[in-house]
Amino acid sequence: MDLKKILEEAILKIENIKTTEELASFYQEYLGKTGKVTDLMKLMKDIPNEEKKAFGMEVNNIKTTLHAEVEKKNKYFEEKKILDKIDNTKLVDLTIPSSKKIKGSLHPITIVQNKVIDIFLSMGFTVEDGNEIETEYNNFEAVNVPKNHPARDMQDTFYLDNGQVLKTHTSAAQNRIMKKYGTPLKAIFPGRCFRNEELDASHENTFFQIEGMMIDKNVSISNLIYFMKEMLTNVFGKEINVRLRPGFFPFVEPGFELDISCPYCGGKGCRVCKQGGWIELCPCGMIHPNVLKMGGIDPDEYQGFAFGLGFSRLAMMNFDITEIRLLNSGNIKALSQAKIK
Ligand code: FA5
Repeated sequence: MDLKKILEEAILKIENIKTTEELASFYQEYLGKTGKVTDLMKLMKDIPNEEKKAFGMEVNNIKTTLHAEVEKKNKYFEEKKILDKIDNTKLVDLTIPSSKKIKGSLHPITIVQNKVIDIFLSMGFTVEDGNEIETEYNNFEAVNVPKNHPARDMQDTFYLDNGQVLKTHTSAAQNRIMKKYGTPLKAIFPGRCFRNEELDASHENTFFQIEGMMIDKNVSISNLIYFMKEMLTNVFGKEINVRLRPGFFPFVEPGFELDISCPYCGGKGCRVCKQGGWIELCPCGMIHPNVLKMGGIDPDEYQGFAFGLGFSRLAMMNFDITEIRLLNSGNIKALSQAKIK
């Protein structure tokens, strides 16, 4: 009997085993109670005495070798099972930095508008709405700009087929608000304005203004200066001085251009204020008696101030934006760089 051959065949078989089931049946075939190795042991009694020892040793060798091989294969299957499991699992590497979530934010115009609104609310003003599409009367005639008045050239706009216009300034709401509330009156009305403009870094065809109006007995230019100074100091978060220069607008008399001390250099002179120390910010004045009359208010009894703050430009100053067209661009990359001061 060729025991060596039996061992070689068994090892070859074990090497080709691919599953644990095959390994289990191999075990039964060779090492089980009725397996081939056990059968060899049973042959012992028929072996001549002088060969018994060598035969026994050889069969034992087969037995221990096959046990060791089965054990090795078993271990291989166990490790393979674990490795397959790892391969099929999506590994989570907790050390990888998480992807950055992009947070939305309010538009710079909205941020500044909310700021200005809060300040005026705290000073007892109400906030009113204006229309974007207005009658020609409200936009022009009611603020003392009759047909063919040269001031209309300064505010060319988009005329609709029905004769209405896209409002050129927030002053267009003055007449409606005076008629609605009468006196005394303290209101601001922010809104979008439209003009047929030559576009450049500081002129848009669509921009924002905030109009303010205070009407009562004994209202004077001092009240105007007080409220503007208070609002601007709060917007910029530092003491802002204002000065008035004469300016012409048909709906105010006297009319002014309000300048502010440069919030960047404190009035010393810099690139932003073109070394002058002052920045032109907001036209304003005492409401013209004709405008009060058209609003149903007696100018002999009441006076008022009005201002028209261009807050697209205020937002630009607040956020260091040097190109007005960015504001309407929807360019999130550029707008999100606007840092609130
Ligand atoms: C007026 O619109 C007047 N209604 C303001 C006013 C109200 C004066 C009450 C007196 C009393 P003006 O055309 O200057 O004025 O515009 C006011 C502000 O709006 C300007 O100072 C500027 O900041 C802004 N503005 C005007 N045109 C544009 C434009 N095309 N693009 C961006 N901002 C503009």
